Formats: sequence, structure tokens, C-alpha cells
Amino acid sequence: MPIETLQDKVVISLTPPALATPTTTGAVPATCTIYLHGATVTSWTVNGREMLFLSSKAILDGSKPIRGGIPLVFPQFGTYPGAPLPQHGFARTSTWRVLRTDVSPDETKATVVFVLTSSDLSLAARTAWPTPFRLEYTVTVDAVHHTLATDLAATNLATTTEFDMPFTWLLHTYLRVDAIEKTEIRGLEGHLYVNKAIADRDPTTQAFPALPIKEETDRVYQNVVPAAESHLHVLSGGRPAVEIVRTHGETAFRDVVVWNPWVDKAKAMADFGDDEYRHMVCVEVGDVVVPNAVSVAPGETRRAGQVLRALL
Ligand code: TA6
Repeated sequence: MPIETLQDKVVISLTPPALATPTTTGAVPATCTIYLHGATVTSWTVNGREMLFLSSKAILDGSKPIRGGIPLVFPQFGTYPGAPLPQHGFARTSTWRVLRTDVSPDETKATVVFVLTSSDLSLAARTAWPTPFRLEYTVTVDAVHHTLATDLAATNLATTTEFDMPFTWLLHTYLRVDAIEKTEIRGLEGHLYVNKAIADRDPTTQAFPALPIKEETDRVYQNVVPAAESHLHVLSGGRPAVEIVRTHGETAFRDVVVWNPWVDKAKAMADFGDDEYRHMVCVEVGDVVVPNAVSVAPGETRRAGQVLRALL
């Protein structure tokens, strides 16, 4: 069955049809698991290869954000003095609902749409962030193009004009890598970043085409635009492994965050294995710079997303 909706998660399994047709040529088996807790994608496999990192110590019982996959950050990236919400907001710790599912006639593409509204929030979250909102999250797996598309749509449900909805948001994608010392990220050359891993937070311009990961890394790249022309690539052992394309044109995510906790921070996280920093890198797309990077007027909706493509 291409899509199975279980009590706490949705599982997508696409097996290419035995006889390839013009629309299915190039299709390989693809699977994906999405937990209702945070609408967190925890696994995406292409031809049997796992593309996302999920910690062996990740908590999956809904009591904590899931350490791995694609946690959703909304409406607050990170934290700051006086921040209304806990680190990274409530989307990744809320229970989402399945709105609809869809499978293409040739069963090479499957889509699940999740929804979260203000009425789904805990009282504490609703009190801390009273703006009436609706978030839709569309997850599409494509076995022909070897892609995983994840799109967010945020609607301001306020009826009166004075209630704009300012927020920051991000797809906190944990990519699986064979060996961090052989991994590099391309597509950020010439862009300004703030390195949160060091005390000196002055913005710096990345001088080189490739970003290797050789220490604790927590860089926030600002305004990596135009998104359509700056595809990001993660290379493993010098060979491109994953391409990241930001979608939705004018409203595409503008900022990129690159994170690896390295040795000490890895040891300090209870839901992360001491050595696991060697097999993951977070390449995250969002609108995160300054507390309220984007704002949506009453009745309006803003869309942004990404397409991850496995380079086989
Ligand atoms: O996106 C990078 C980052 O903000 C890092 O600063 C680090 O804190 C990471 O997210 C993980 O945050 P978490 O709250 O999931 O432990």
C-alpha cells in the first residue's frame, strides 16, 4: 500500500511498476516516514539508501522534539532574551493532523498534507502566541525524480486588519553523511554568515566555493538569494550526494543554516550519540534572520519549501 496512516505516523512506500512506462522510467523504490508529532519526517530512502539522519537516541514518544529527520521550526527560530516560546517554537512539539493523501495513478508519486491550527496547540503555547493561524505542510515523495518535497503554507486567520502575523520559520533538515570529514557543502560562496559557534558574531563573507565541516559549526547565512539560482549541494567524498532547491519563487526561504554539534556538544545532548556527529550535517532553509523575518497580513498565506534530490 503506497500510503499507510498509522496511529502516530504515516508511512509511504513506493515500488516502481514491473513494466517501466515513459512516465515511470528511472523510478527506483522510495519510502518515507512522517510522525504526527511535529509532522516530523524521520526517514526518506531512495533505492534502499537512507538520505536523512535520525539519532539512535531520538525520543519518538512525543515528549521531546525528534532528534533528526526534518523538524519544523515555527513561529520562532532559536531563542533570545524575552522570547515568548521555547527554542525553535511549537510546530516541532505539537501533534499535527492528516488533512489528505494522494497517490499518482502510476504509483510513483505520493503526497500527504498535514495541518496544524491555533486550536491544536497546548494552552501554554496558545497563551504565549495568541495569533490565530493555520499551517499546512505538504510532503511529496517522487520515485521517478528521486525527490522529497516539503512545503509550508502559513495563513493568518485574524479577521481584523491590525493583526499582522510576524514569525520566523525553517526546515531543520538533518542529512545523513557517510563521513563528516569527507563532506562539504557548496552554493554558499560569497554569502554573508554569522557564526554562532564562536563569540565574535560579526557577519563574515564566505570566501571559498566549498564549506567543509571540521569543527563545531553553527552558521546562519543571510539572504542567500535569488533562491532559484542558488541550489545547494552536499558532496560526500567529493561526489554530489544531495541537491537542495528552495521553492516558491518570490517567497522562497532566503536564509540557510549549517549545523554540526561536533564532539563536545554531541556529548552534551542526551538524545544524540557521542559519535553521531560524524554521520550528519544539518543544512536548513528558512527565514530566520532578525526576530520577525516574515509577516503575513490577515487572511493572507505565505508559502515556502524545498525539494531534496538524491543524486544516485
Ligand atoms: O539550527 C541550528 C541550531 O539553532 C543550533 O544552534 C542548535 O541549537 C540546533 O539548532 C539544535 O537545536 P535543538 O533545540 O534541536 O537542540
